[in-house]
Formats: sequence, C-alpha cells, structure tokens
Amino acid sequence: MQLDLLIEKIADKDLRHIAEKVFEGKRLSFQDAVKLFYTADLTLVGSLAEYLNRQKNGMFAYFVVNRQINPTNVCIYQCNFCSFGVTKSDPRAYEMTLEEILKKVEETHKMGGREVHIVGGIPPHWKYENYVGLVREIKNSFPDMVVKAWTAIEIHHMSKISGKSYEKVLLELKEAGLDAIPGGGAEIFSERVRKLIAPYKANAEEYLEVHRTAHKLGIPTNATMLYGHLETYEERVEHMERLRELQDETGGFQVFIPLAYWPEGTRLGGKRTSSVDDLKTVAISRLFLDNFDHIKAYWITLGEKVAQVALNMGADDLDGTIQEEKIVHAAGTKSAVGHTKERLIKLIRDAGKIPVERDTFYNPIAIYP
Ligand code: V47
Repeated sequence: MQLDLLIEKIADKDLRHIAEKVFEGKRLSFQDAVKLFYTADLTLVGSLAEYLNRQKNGMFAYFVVNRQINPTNVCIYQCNFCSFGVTKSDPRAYEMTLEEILKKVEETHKMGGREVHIVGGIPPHWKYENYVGLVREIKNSFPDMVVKAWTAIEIHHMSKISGKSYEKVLLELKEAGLDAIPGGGAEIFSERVRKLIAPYKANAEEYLEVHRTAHKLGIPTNATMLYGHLETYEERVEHMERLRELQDETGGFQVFIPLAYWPEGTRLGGKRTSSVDDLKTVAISRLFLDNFDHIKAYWITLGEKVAQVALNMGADDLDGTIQEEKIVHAAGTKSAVGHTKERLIKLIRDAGKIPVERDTFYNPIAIYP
C-alpha cells in the first residue's frame, strides 16, 4: 500500500514504470538505466536503490581489515587517465623489494588483517615468475592471509609473456596461493573511449574472458567501472550490461565497484565528478546489476562523506582499512589512509547502518550492532 502511494506520486510515466519494476523485483532494461542517469531526481533513484539494497543486505554494511600494496609504479601501458604509472626512467619510479612487501603484509597480519590487495604497474623487465613468485612468497609466509592479487590486465599480460593460456596462468597462480582477483583494469568497455584513454592494454573482451576463466576455476573476482571522463551515460550502462551478462553466465563476481575518475596529473585532464553523479552512479549500478550481491562505495575515490551517503543509496560495502593507496592519490584524492577498524565501524554507524567485518568472500567475521 505504501509502495502504491509512492509510485502514484511519481509524475514521469517512465520513472513510474521503472519504480514499479523495482518493487516487483523485475530486471531493469538498458533504456531504464539510461533514463535514470538522465533524470534530475536523485532522491528517487537513491530511494529505489536503497529499497533493493535492503532486500539484499538488510541494514548491514560491510568492511574488511585489509591493506593495498602497489609493488611498483613502473608501467608499460601509460594510460591517459592514470597518474600512477610512470616509465622506468622517471624520477618518480619505484619498485619495492620482496622484503619491503613482506614487511607490509606482516604489519597488516599483526593488526588482524585478513586481506592483501596487490596491484601495480606492469614493468617491462618483470618476468612471469615475478608475478607468480610474489603470490607464493606471501602465501608461504602468511598462509592465513587472503591474497587478492593481479587484475585481468596483469593476467592477460602474464599470458602474453609466458605463452600460456589464461587457464594455465590462473591455475598456476591459484597453486601459488592466489585466492581472489580484484576488479581493476575494466575502465570502460566502450571501444570508442578505450581507444582514447587506454589504447594499449587488454580490451573489454580480454578483460571479460579472464574473469570468465577465473570463475570457471572457482576463483572469485570483483568488477569495476571507471567513470566521469569521456564516456556517455549510454556507455556506462553498456559496461554494466556486459558485466550483468557475464554474471548471469557464471555467478563469479562478488561485488561491483564504480570508480570515480580523478584528473590531477593525468594526460587526459578534465574535471572531478560531482557528488550527485557519484551517488547516481552507485544507485543505478545497484538497480541495474540485480545479480550482484554487493556494491562497493570506495571511500578512496568518493571521499568518506559521499561514501556514507552512498551507504543509504544502494551501496552496502566500504572496502576496508586499506592502509596505503597510491593509484588514486597520484591523481589527486585527499582521502586520508591508515584507518583503523574502529574508524570504519564509526563511519558505518554514523551512516545509520550496522557494521559487519567481513573476509574477502563476504563471510561475516563480526557484527558490531
Ligand atoms: O583499474 C586509475 C583506477 C583502478 C585513476 O577489486 C583511477 O575490490 C580514479 O581497481 N582516478 C585500480 N581511478 C583500483 C581498483 C580497486 C580499488 C579498490 C577495490 C578493488 C576491488 C579494486 O584504479 C584502476 C583504474 O580503474 N584508476 N587511475 C584515476 N585517475
């Protein structure tokens, strides 16, 4: 009855139809999602998304005690949206030693950390064994630490330099101790935009094929979308539609993470996204990706305040303590890092949600009512 009243108040007939679909548990079409991007009614879009989120996750919002490690910023791809990756001769170039990396993992392990998220540049001098060996070393030293490492871009690259299939690479990584794959490298699938922002790295089909193969082998993966640069709303929906299709096929994605573009120091330049656009994108991803259990409000790109609002507009996860982040910080974000678990709990509580500490696979570890 209350829902009927709410629907009656929506003047626009297409929006009313979309709201009806949401309340009836029906899947939104490509056109529905595009319509939601073009509407100015953020409150409606956010409320619908939060309705769906609460059906899936109740009042719970998740976080993980984790750490990001970016072993090197040397990268052959030099994508135009990225300020992190530099050439080997650049004075900003760095490469961590194995000892430095293990020390960081140890610190996180000591503070009860559950996950290391490893992603970096693709250096010209790294061999296949550098990627596999790093996973093996971490797992051997910290067997109970979940290793979420290497994006589809790195896995595609490993396949290229070793001549091994995606399946073989993933099996060898799994054997070495890889537990999950992060969602980075998706950027935007549109060929038109990819040519302009990331002309050299793996394309959409290759990204999706790596994830498809990982799912087949029982390796869970995450998915991202970098938005707010050159893409149209239609291209954002096309991106999400390709992820939704793969998720229908495999069910192997754990979470979707919309990543707001930060322009500082990039060759591409441009402007920061607005918080209205950020919240709308989170909300629409919640509504459109009906087969994804979780939507992440990544506080590094959104900022803590917008991430808290996003927890009431469709998102149910804040990622984690992170400790250290170099990729988006290189592009201008000022989000403070090195958060404690208590800080994450407070952020979620202040957003009106119940904090749940989780592992990488969304198994609850502790609830903080
Ligand atoms: O793929 C690079 C993005 C990604 C910029 O899987 C930028 O749980 C904004 O994928 N402005 C890496 N973003 C980070 C990532 C990630 C983060 C948190 C959690 C997970 C997960 C994955 O960072 C890259 C790229 O899309 N990025 N440059 C920039 N200027």
